Amino acid sequence: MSTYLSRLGLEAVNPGAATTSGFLATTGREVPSFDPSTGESLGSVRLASVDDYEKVVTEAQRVFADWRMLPAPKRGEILREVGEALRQHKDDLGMLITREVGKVTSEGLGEVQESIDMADLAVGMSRQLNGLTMHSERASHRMYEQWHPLGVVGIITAFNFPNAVWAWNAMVAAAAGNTMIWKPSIKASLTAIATHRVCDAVFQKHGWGGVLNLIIGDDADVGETMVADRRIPLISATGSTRMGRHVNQVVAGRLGRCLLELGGNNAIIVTPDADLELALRGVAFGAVGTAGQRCTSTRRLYLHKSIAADFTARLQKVYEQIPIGDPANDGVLMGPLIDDDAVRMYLEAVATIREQGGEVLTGGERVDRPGSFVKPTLVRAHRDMGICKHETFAPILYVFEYDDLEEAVHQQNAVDQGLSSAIFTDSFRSAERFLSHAGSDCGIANVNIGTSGAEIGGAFGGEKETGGGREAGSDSWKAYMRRQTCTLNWGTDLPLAQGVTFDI
Ligand code: UN1
Repeated sequence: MSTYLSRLGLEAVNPGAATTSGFLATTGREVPSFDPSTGESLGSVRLASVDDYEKVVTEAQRVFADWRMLPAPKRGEILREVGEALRQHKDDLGMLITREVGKVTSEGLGEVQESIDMADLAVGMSRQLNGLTMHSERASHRMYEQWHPLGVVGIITAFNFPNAVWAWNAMVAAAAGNTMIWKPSIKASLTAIATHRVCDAVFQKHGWGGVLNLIIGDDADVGETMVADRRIPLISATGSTRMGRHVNQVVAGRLGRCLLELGGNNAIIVTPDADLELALRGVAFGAVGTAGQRCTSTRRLYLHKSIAADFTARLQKVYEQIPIGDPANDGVLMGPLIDDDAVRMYLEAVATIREQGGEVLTGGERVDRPGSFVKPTLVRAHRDMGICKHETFAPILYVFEYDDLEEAVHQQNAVDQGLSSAIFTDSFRSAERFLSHAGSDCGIANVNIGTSGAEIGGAFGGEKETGGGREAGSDSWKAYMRRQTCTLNWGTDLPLAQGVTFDI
């Protein structure tokens, strides 16, 4: 076994559940995790059962009763040490992400950095879970609101950010005084086990095992049980719109809360006065980075007709020279897709593109080498192509031409998803038009920056079928807490609000 795997405590077969005193002896089926660059197994996970889930949720609830009473800044001190532990294991975790989900080295490391940033942010947050005070209309009364933790938070994450998306949720949920259960994608189970182990060791050291909990099991039993569980007041789910719609319906049925970060169909608009060199780099990273497997990946490009031909030709050249290969190798910019299922979906999308009249300018095929590699694909598209309205989780970019900005913004918004968007322009008016109430309808709107690679300080998420949730920075912590409005009377009368009288 490679040294980075053993340094992260991974075995050939690893248990898929952990709670108060560490990992449980799970007995479910064994599922290997493959390196998508080679198809070789990196190790396995033994899945958790519904019985294991029951043990985990019972512990998470029990520990919550105490954890919520620890002052938030003291919780923050533990998170500061979690940030340190992530720093110490950054290289190994980054390498594991590179091997297990195929991210190039700098993106694997960048993902761990995103988790470290979240830990640092949550330390500060632990001193700023602030409520407002209001002026009461009644004499000798005081009104204020305060924020309490919710309880056990369920965190469902996708394969593509197997470390950072958990951290967005976990660092904030823990600072807020919640305990949690993480159900990661089985496709990235080893990264989840290693991440849990690194961070949980800090909690264990301080006697707080059971704040972070892990369950890796099948969606059909463990997943459904967790989503339907009334003991889980909040389910935070990241993944496809199909998954999120189902989770939302089940959780709404029990009047629980959801925080959803689902599919994107992100566009970049390039105006005639844009810095085209900047735009070229922004589009290439957005569309080809992470092999197009970010929820923020750029999927549509709107070029003003005066620059369209030249820009498309330059982009095509970039596409044809993208170094594809082992994501751990220096200089490689694009690794594999997550697995052969993803390759199949990519190839099906390419066939549909052709059927619908799209012109594949470059790419559209598998790379001739072992592993799940495909070519980054550039398509000259037209508006009636239904496929452009769907999120294909692969490096496929649809290029459109536009006449005026109004029309481009309209086209950009004319999809069901609403996550990220960007404009490249040197025109103040165009930028402000894009950012106005009548501009982008997405949760993220950037100027002279691509659609992906958001910093954690802002609130992250999107509208429409992206699910409406906001995670990470700003005031996203509020989603992990319950608000309580308190009115205190320190007088000797009992005046009623709105002038109502009730004299007995
Ligand atoms: C995702 O793809 O689910 O903004 C998250 C970005 C990253 C997060 C992506 N910070 O691209």
